[in-house]
Amino acid sequence: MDFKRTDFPDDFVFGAATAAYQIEGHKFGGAGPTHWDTFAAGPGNVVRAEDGALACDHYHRFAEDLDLLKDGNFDAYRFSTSWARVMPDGKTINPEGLDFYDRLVDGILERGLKPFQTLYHWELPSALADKGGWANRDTALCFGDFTDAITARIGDRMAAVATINEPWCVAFLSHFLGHHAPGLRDLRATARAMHHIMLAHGEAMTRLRSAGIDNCGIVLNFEHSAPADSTAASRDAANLQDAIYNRWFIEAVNKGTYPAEVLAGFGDHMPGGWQDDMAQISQPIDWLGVNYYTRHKMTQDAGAVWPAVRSVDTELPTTQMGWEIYPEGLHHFLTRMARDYVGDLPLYVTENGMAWADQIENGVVDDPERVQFVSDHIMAAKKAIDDGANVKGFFYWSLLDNYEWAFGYEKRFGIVHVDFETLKRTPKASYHALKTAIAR
Ligand code: PNW
Repeated sequence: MDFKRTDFPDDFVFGAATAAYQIEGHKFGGAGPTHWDTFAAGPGNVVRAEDGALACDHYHRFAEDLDLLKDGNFDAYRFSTSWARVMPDGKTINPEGLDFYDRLVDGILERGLKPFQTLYHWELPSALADKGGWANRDTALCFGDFTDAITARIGDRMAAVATINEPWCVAFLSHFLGHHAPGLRDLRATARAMHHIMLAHGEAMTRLRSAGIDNCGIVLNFEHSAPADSTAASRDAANLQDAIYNRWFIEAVNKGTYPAEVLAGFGDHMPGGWQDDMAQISQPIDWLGVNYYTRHKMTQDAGAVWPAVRSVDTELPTTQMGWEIYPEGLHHFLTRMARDYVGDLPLYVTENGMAWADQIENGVVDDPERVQFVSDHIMAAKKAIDDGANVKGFFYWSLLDNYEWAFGYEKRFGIVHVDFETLKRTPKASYHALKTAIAR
């Protein structure tokens, strides 16, 4: 690594991140069915139709995983609490689910780690999906009840709480592009989900505040959008992509408005009276989570339906996901958030990492590409701090190789290798490199 701990402020937090459905093993502990189970079982949706039933069996092995964080010199752990585990039908509490998170949080605190909770990282209970999921306004209100239930049990022990992970993925990727559950390609459902997921954020904020919880925020994913060439058409395509992917969410939270060009595209598909929700959606947050992975170069997709944009192939090196490696994009978003939106509000890089086709040989995983990737991105965060952004932490995605959604177990993001036959954990070279760099 090209940085050391002392290059960062003393209170800067180094962590690693996971999400419930991707690691826990959903078949354990009385969790209810989710729209990801349905989606994974559908033809052609997920590589080998894999699901999160077993995943990394973190449900039983969490102590070992928390030891890896502690032994790796991490300060914090970002995890999510599964709605379908806590409320299998979306409404009724499963005491076993609450007990699990109680044990997990005890384990985090016993090891001196700071717990960073995410309330929603994508496993919507099937009972709610069957009633329209995020296209249905009621889902946002039910999410408030889930927030109350889990917060009553663990809320007072959190270092930080995020409401929603990556609303763009929840809404646009899942309802317009069809790549994630529920796998729709429907503009009307998209417009509704784009609003209702932000309403769910607002509703959760209201509930967290009335429970007296501070240090609450939201985790947004940002993708750098650049024009593919110097034509006006490509510039417009890049701007529209930026508005849909990046500005919709931060402007809702920070300004209480949505970008006009995206509203124009949604037209009368927006749910009636959405304007009345914007005050709740834009109530103050305490921190902003920035997830950043890649850049896309955009151009116009002539003849296609709105938004009629598409990305072109990159000449730069890519990861196992085919995502361009572009660390400058992280600096771009951290400084842009500070300058154009949140000012001095604390920013956390809540996810950044790379998938790579790692090989395990004689119990060793050598991943110099990942070491370089992490180093370059942490240096980009450091440069953003030097340029005035109030960046307070960096979480690597992910602690473990895990269920990579539509890609099943094929894509490996972990700094710890998982053998999905034996479930054995093996720290990779990148884990050891980070451990050395962030030692106190
Ligand atoms: C994020 N895209 O997902 C999620 O927060 C994680 O659960 C996930 O494992 C990680 O990044 C790696 O994919 C994304 O298509 C999924 O632009 C897809 C996209 C972006 C983020």
